[in-house]
Amino acid sequence: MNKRADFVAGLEQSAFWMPFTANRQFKKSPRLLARAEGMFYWTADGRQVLDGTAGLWCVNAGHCRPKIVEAVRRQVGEMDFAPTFQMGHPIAFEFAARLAGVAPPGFSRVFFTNSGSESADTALKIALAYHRTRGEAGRYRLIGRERGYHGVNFGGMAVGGIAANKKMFGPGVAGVDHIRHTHDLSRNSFSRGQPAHGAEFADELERLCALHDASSIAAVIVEPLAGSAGVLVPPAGYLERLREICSRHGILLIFDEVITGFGRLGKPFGSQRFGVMPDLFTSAKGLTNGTVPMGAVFIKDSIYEAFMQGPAGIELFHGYTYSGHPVACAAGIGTLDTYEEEGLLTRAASLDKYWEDAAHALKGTRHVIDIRNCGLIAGIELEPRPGAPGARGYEAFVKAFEDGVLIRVTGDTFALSPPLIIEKPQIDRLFDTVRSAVARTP
Ligand code: PXG
Repeated sequence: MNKRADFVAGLEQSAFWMPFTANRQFKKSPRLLARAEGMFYWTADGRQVLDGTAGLWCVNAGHCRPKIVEAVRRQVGEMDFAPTFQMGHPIAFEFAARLAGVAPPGFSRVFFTNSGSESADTALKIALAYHRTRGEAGRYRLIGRERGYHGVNFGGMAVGGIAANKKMFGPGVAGVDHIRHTHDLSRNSFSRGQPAHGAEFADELERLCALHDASSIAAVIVEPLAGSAGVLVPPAGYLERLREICSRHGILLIFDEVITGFGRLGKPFGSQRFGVMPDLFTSAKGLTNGTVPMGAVFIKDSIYEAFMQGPAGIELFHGYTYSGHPVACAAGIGTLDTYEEEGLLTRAASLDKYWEDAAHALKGTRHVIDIRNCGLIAGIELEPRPGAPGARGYEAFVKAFEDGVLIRVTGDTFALSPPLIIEKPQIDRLFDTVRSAVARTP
């Protein structure tokens, strides 16, 4: 056996417990990526694969971009690590300032984390502490949404709304409730961009305000566009209504922009695309183009100021050893340089129509019951095979991968979210491959 065959044979006993993966199934017939550049991966056996998922919604500038690679190389040789608790290093301040420069006006403060999950928990904790700092300690409830995904730590898991991610892990955080999701196939299937129906789903928040008393609610957290649970685009008017209800009741609105941040929807952030501003928002993934793990929470100036008026001493008892890690900051600065030089934070807007037409051309392909799109994201929902939900989606995903295209599948819904450098012929190839894979799947 050659070296690769040995490796694959050994995988069944591998020490690596893979995340969110059917380990036994995967290790029997692994899909291994070994190299990446621009729009492509190469598998361990040398096949080129078009990246239709930007890794996992991460590499918005494409893979192995020279400015980012160089910035990381330089920093790791110059100063590998330094603490940020009662100490500092210039590059963390520099990166925070650069981020404040691309954030919507009024969000000039940034708290660094190491992932989307940590960003969600950090945002929730800042919201709770903010109310307490202002003398409203009675605001302790956190409201999420069905089908929401805010990572896997206890806070994000609690406000998240994906049943499988919660059911094994006990009672979770007290004082959490959820509004319903916005998916409505009966009225909105095959909508282009924001669906016309469903703004009234936001009124569920009014119901929870009445039920729990609004003065007990600290924050509402939603993804502006829900990614993980199958690409749910917010209905027209929905986010506006959530904003209005939160403002009226003194509730903070948190947007989880882990996937919608950094150009995915044609504006730097999803809030700008939808014209609705939160009070705090999270990010990760595209923050460093996926190169080095990092997350960040963006905080409205007035919230930061409230903390700075408290008693002298540490204003927020929260932070991670790696908050503002120098190598991650270098990656982030290289990333912002690349985004800015290539206009990537708005490039999706110029491809939006082409992308939408290419996605919706799959209407009529067998099994396809819905197509959703916004910015450079598309969701393609298949009719589940009776008695075997997820099987059809998974089989079509494997076929597409064998045909040289990587997409993401959750249940029977594909999510497509390529690097923002994608060219039109690659968009055609992406959807043609998906169409053919689905059509050949029983
Ligand atoms: N919030 C949102 C909105 C996310 O999409 C997280 C938080 C958690 O980020 P970390 O960095 O802790 O994983 C995410 C992550 C998928 C998929 O299939 C999406 C994510 C992760 C894995 C798979 O769409 N998003």
